[in-house]
Amino acid sequence: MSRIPAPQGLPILGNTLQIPSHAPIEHFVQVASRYQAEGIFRLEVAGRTIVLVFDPDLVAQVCDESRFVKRIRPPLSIVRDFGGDGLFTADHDEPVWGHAHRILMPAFSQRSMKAYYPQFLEVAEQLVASWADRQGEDLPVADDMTRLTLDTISLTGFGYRFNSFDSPELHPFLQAMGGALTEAMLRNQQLPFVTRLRRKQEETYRRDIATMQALVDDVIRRRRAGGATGSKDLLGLMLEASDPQSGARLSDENIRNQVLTFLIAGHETTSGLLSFALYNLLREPHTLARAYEEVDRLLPGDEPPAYETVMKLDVIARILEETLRVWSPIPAFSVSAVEDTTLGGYPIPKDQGVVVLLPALHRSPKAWERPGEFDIDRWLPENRQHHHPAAYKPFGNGERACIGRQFALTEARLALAMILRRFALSDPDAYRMKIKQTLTLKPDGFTLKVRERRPHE
Ligand code: MNH
Repeated sequence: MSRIPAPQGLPILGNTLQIPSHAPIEHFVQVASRYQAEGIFRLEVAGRTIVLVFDPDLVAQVCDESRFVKRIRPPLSIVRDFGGDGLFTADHDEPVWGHAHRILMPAFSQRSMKAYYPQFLEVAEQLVASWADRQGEDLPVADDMTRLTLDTISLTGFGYRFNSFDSPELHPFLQAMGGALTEAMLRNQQLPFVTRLRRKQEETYRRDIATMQALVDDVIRRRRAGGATGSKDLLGLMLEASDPQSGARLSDENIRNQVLTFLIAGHETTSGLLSFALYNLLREPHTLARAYEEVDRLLPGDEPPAYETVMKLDVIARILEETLRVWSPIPAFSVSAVEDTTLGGYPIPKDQGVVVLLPALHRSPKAWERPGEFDIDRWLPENRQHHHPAAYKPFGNGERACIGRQFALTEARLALAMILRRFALSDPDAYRMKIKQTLTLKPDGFTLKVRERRPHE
C-alpha cells in the first residue's frame, strides 16, 4: 500500500496535523486535486492508513459488493456510541441489520410516501406560513430547513411533534446532536490517548448522547402509553412486525437505537440538501425562472398540491439531483476489502478501509462535462444514459445504500415547490459559500429574504 500516492507526513503522526479538524473534507478534496491522474491517494491519520478514491472506474470497483462491504470503522465506530446497532451503524455481519432492514423496507416504498404525504404537507405548510410572517427578514436557511425535516421525520415516523416552527430556538435535541456529530468527527482524527485526555469533551459528549436518548425514550413511552396499535409508521412496524425471513422481532434496545438513528439520519441530510438547493437557485437565475414556470404551470392557485402533482414536478426533481451532485450532504462513505485485492494496480489488504470521496467523484472531469457548472439538463432522460455508472453516489451503494432516499426526495420536492410557488427569493447580502461540517455538510450562516409573489389571503 505504501506505493499509493500520499502527501508527505511526519513519523507516527503521519498526515494527522495537516488536516484542519473542523473541515476535513475540504482538505481531502484539495489533496485529491493533486492526484487527479491517479484518482486514488492515501493518508496516514491517527495511526490508521486511509485509502481515498474518486476516479469513477476505481469507484465502480469499490462498489462491487463481492469485493468490498460496509464495515463499522472510524468515524462510524464512533457514531456507534449513539447509533448503536441501528441500521446506519450496524455491521454487515450483524444479523440485526437484516432483521431491521427487512422489517422497515415496506415503510420506505413509494406507496408509503403517499401515505405520509398529508404529514409532509402539514409541516411544509408550517414552513411557508412562518416565512410569510417574516417577509423581508434575514431567514436562517439551514435552521429552518432543519425545523422542516426534523418535524417531518418525527411526525411521519413516530407520530411525535417537535413543533419546531413555534420556537425561535432550535430544540435541545439538535444542540446535542450537533455536539455529538462534531465530537465524532474530531475523535476520528485524534490518537486514542488524546481522546482519553480530553475529559471535559468526554463529559459533554456523554451528556449530549444522554440528552438524545432521553428524547428517544420519551417518543417510545408516548407511543406505548397511547396504546395505538396497528400503526404502520416506522415505530409501529418496529414494535409489532417481525422479520419475514427469520421471524425475529427487534429488541427494545435495538428499537431505541433505530429511533435515534432515524431522528438523525432522517433529517440532517435532507436539511442540507434543501439548503444547498436554495443556494444554487439564488446563484442560477435561469434555473430559478424555470422552476417558477413549472410550479406556476402545475400548481396554480392556493390549493394544497396533490401528491400526484408533486410527483410530476420535473424541473424541481432535477434541481435536487444536480444539487446532490455538486453538494452532497454526506460527502463520503467507506467500505472494506473482503479479501486481499488490488485497486488501480495497488495492493489492498483484506479489511483495509477505502473511502469514496464524493465531492471529487461528483466533479471528476473523467465522468462529467463542465463539472463545475450547475446544469439540471444533465438529468434529462436522453443525457442521463451517457453518465458513467459509478460517477454519482450521493445515497451510497448497494445493500447499504440509503433506505430513506424516496422519503428525502419526496419531502424535498414538496418543500421546494411550496416555497417557490409562494415566494420570490433574494439574497441581498450575496452569501458566499462557507461549509460547516459536522460529519455532514451544510452552508454556514446562509440567509435569504422572501417576499410574496402574488396576493395571498
Ligand atoms: Mn440516508 C444511509 C445519504 C436521507 C436514513 N444515507 C445513507 C448513506 C448515504 C445516505 C450516503 C450510506 C452511508 C454509508 O454507506 O455508510 N440520506 C442520504 C442523503 C439524504 C438521506 C444524501 C438526503 C438527501 N436517509 C435519509 C432519510 C432517511 C435516511 C430521509 C430516513 C428517513 N440513510 C438512512 C439510513 C441509512 C442511510 C437508515 C443506513 C441504511 C443501511 O445501512 O441499512
